Amino acid sequence: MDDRDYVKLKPELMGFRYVGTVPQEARPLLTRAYEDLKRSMGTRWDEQIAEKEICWMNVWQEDEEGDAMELSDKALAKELHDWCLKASGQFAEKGAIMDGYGFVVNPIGSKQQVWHVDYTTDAAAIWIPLTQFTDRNATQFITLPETTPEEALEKVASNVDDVDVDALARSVDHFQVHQIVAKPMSVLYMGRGTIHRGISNSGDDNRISFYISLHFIRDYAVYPYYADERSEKAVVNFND
Ligand SMILES: O=C(O)CCC(=O)C(=O)O
Ligand SMILES: [Fe+2]
Repeated sequence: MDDRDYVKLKPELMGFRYVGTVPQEARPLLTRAYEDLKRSMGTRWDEQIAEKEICWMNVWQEDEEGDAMELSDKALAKELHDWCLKASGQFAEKGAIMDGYGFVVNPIGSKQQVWHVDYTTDAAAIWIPLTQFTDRNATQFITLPETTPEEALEKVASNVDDVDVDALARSVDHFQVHQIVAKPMSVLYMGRGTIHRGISNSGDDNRISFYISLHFIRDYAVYPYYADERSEKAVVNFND
């Protein structure tokens, strides 16, 4: 990809797609990583759930300043890293650069998020439910018609942290809001620039998902808008 232009939003890339399931032999890797993390966090895990906020528990971040909590089992950590690299190649669009992975928890009784795009217009992600994704806990996302005016897309790009969907609705004849109900170990790919939000978990279980975050731009010097650390507040820092 040519980095001279930042990645403009493209309706055809947006949305979550079901792209397969985690092979049987790789499944214990994800569940063991989850158990390792939860054990290491101890009471902080329960405290975090009690906050009733969607929370990112990053295991690895490319950006060394990012908040990450390493797994205590180093062999497991290495195996997981290798698997995530492989899964990125297999399930994401060509050219995706893995920049992080870990868990996103949507606790029972959480608050709904605002519509947003993660970080920048070229953020994509692989989501792997560890607990059932249901209509009461799964991420909602928007797909836009291909005829969406450039101007409307640029307005979204200019403030990815808080997308004004009412303005968006005024600029197109229609758009769709979706969710994917999926079994644990399904692989869901969130295409670049997908407008989405976590919903209030009105189900009976804390929803646990594994994620691998991805991007495509190598040089953010070309990015015209301020890209901040939107979910920083909701990320647990192991060293706190
Ligand atoms: O947990 C979810 O369903 C979505 C979370 C999310 O999109 C976020 O925190 O950026
Ligand atoms: Fe998000």
